[in-house]
Amino acid sequence: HESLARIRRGLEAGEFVLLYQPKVNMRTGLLNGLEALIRWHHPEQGELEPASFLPVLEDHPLSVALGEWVIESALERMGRWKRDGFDVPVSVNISARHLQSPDFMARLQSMLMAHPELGPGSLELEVLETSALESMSQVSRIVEECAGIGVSFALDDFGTGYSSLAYLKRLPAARLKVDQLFVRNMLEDPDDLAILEAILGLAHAFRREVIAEGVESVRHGKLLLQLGCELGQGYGISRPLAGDAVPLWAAAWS
Ligand code: G
Ligand code: G
Ligand code: MN
Ligand code: NA
Repeated sequence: HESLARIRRGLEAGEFVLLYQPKVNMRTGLLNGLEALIRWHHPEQGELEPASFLPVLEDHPLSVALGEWVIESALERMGRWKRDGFDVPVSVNISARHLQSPDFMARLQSMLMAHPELGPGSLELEVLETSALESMSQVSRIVEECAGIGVSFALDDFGTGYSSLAYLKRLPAARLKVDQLFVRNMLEDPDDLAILEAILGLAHAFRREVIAEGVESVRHGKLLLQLGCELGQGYGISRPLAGDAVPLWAAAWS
């Protein structure tokens, strides 16, 4: 694992980049949005995945600085795309620590105000279901405040926490991202398929938009459509792409 000091230097030296993975409506074929995923272009170690540096940041203030870099980079990229006539919402992953930092709302608002070209609904925040559960009342207040400034939420890795009717009622998050664990094995494992069906039933009962992660093949997509899940993300649709490659991918896809 990399040290905190090395991560801080990497941030200052511009060694981090965002890749963007498409989310599509599998019924209509329309591009629904993009998820920003961080990578570290480490000069000595090559491209590092988040698992090799995000855990080091956990509960450290530097995770807020990195989180702000992610949001600002995604907004800047959206602004460039929009000037080129490519206007698609982007979701960024946000840590529980960052979400609950004292001046989160004010700082988010000022980042958005630096991009008046982007309309409301351009930015979505993905928060892990498990971390939302740990601080339910604070997170649900932030989710409501964000709705007021046009920023929506998704519960990430949904199904890995203690999904219950009671807490979904309290957490007005717009959409649910079904964890890829249940999606990836749905074709082979009847238990995972049963869990997936139950999650989709829960989402629909609460009239929540639901998106499946880990759509690794056309067969996954077809079965998901049969189960009433239209939105998907996964290697079977596209791997995460460099920002410059996204508009070309979208043109070829549609
Ligand atoms: O892209 P990849 O599969 O390597 O991502 C692994 C994990 O890292 C995922 O759970 C993802 O949510 C998380 N992750 C990716 N990018 C970011 C980011 O910019 N911020 C945070 N907090 N997590 C991220
Ligand atoms: O934030 P989240 O935990 O959803 O992170 C998504 C991660 O899953 C990304 O790092 C991305 O690289 C990875 N991923 C996206 N699609 C697929 C897929 O179809 N299969 C697998 N195994 N991983 C995927
Ligand atoms: Mn995510
Ligand atoms: Na996820």
